[in-house]
This record gives sequence, structure tokens and C-alpha cells, in this order.
Amino acid sequence: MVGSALIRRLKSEGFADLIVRDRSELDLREEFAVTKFFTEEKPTVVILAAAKVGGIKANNDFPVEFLLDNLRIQNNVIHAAYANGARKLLFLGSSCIYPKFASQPIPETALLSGLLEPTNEAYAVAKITGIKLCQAYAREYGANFISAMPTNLYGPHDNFDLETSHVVAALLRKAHEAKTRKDRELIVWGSGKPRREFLHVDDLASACLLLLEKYDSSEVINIGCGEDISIRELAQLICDVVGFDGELVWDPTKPDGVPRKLLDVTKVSALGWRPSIPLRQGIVQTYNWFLKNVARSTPA
Ligand code: GFB
Repeated sequence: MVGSALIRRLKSEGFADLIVRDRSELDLREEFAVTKFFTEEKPTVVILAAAKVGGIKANNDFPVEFLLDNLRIQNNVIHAAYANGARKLLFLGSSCIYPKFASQPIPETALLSGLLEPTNEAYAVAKITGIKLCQAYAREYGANFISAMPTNLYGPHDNFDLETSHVVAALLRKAHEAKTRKDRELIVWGSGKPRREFLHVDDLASACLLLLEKYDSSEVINIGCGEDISIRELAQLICDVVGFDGELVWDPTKPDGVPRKLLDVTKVSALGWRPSIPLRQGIVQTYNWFLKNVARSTPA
């Protein structure tokens, strides 16, 4: 999802010399393959968007894979970028790196100031390690390696698998299938009380381009839209967009996760960046993408 948004944006800005590999062409967990790729291609600028990602349930179920795969990917790519003279590297982390009970909105200075949310601690530790590795290359070797922390993302090419997806994709698919089956109920995980900030992936891509052009500090920088909503409000919004009018049924056996993770976006705003896609408009666009690209091929 993030990679395809970055490619769309870079191409629209006229960057023609993009070197792209998908997972089937290059497994970034394999050190030899990554070393060979970087030695051959010697990219000038590297955007590390690849990661093992997932929603709250996937993170909670597979801590080994979330820790090990992401450490392997990060260690391989960040070192190979340095060893092959990359002029700049942008590492993408996540808002889950911040403490469970960080003050809201969360400033970048909150990093490592408290205990993490248990459900995604493995992924958070991997991402914090990636930040620290970039900062170490900057300090020891003067590498221009920067780290950006996006808030919860959604958009085209998201993962719509109901077991491993994030909440927006999951609820869009659930509401669509409930409407198609003429169900009278839709199961939503948790209590509905947690609050989340959602950024369309095309807005993230525009922020990444600005950081590549204007940001050269190894200090972490947040990327978010500056407002959040409760999961209950999100579920109601998605049902309205999809046109499902049944009842929401809450499943307390599923975790709520962190109560809130609204990012302080003062730093990125000071660079002149603003998001441009309001949540409802972004959800409508993502639903239309889902209808064209996923709904037909997925049995309800
Ligand atoms: O998006 P989500 O899976 O990740 O869940 P987090 C957000 C909230 O939505 C949680 C609720 O409170 C979920 O319980 N929710 C309700 C649902 N219904 C559903 C559903 O059908 N599917 C899902 N997935 N959630 C992730 C981290 O936390 O945030 C990742 O685990 C990453 O590592 C990502 O950092 C950005 O926002 O809770």
C-alpha cells in the first residue's frame, strides 16, 4: 500500500529513474540477495517502506515474525544503503513506537519514555531499532538517514484479509459483505472506545517527498492528520459510506489496544506539509478501489 502510493506520487512528480522490486523479486529478509541488489543497482536515494505489517490481532498472534522479519529487512537494507553510498535514506516506522499512555497529542520526544502497548510490542521494538540504527549511521558515519513515523494508514492496495488487516480495511470489507448478504448485524472488535488518527496513504506519500527534499535530521518526525475519532464513530462512518444499515455488535474478546495515539504534527507542519484528503472522502475512494479490485474476487 505505501510503496504503491510512493510510486504513484514519484511518477506524478516526474521521477523516472525509479528502481522497484516487489517481494517476489527480492526478499529483503535475505542478506545475500539484498547485498547483491544494492551492489548492482547502487540507488542514490532509498525509501524503506517494506515491512511485515498487520493489525492488532496479527501483531498479537505473531510477535516472532513481526520482530524477526522487520529486523532482518531493516538491518539488510540500511546497511547495504550505507555500504553502497546512498545519498539519503528514508525509514518508515509507525506511531506504535510510542508508549501506551503517552501524553496526547504524542510529541516525538515521547519515544522510549514509557512501557509499550503489549499487543504490538514486537513490531514497535523492531521499528525503534530501525530508528536507532539510522541514527547510529548518521552519528558514526555521517549518513543522511532519516526516520518518519506515520499514524494509522489506509487507502488503495491495503490488506483486506479479515484476520491480519488494520481496522479501516477490515470494516470496509465486513460492512460490504454484511450488506451483500443482507445481514442485520456487523461484528466490530473491542469496545469501540479507543481513538485512532487515520491518514490516507497518498497524503503520506506527499509528506515523504517533502521530507526527502527538506528534512536532514536523524531525529524522528511524526506524520499525521492532526485529528482522531473513536472506533465506534469510524464504524458508523464506514457503514454509512458502504450503505449498511444493520446493528453494530461489539466483540469484547478482541483487544482494544492502545487507548489513543494522536500524533503531534507540529514538526512536519512547520516544514509546510498539510494533509489534503479528509477521512470520509478517503474512505469513499478506498471503498471504490475495494469494489473494483477486491470485492469481485473475494467470496462474501
Ligand atoms: O487498526 P488496528 O488493527 O490496529 O485496530 P491498532 C485499531 C482498533 O480498531 C483496535 C479495533 O481497537 C481494534 O480492536 N477494531 C474493531 C478492529 N474492529 C476491527 C477489525 O475488524 N479489525 C481490526 N484490525 N481492528 C496497530 C499496530 O494497532 O497500528 C500495528 O498493531 C501498527 O503494529 C498499526 O502500528 C499502525 O491501531 O490498534
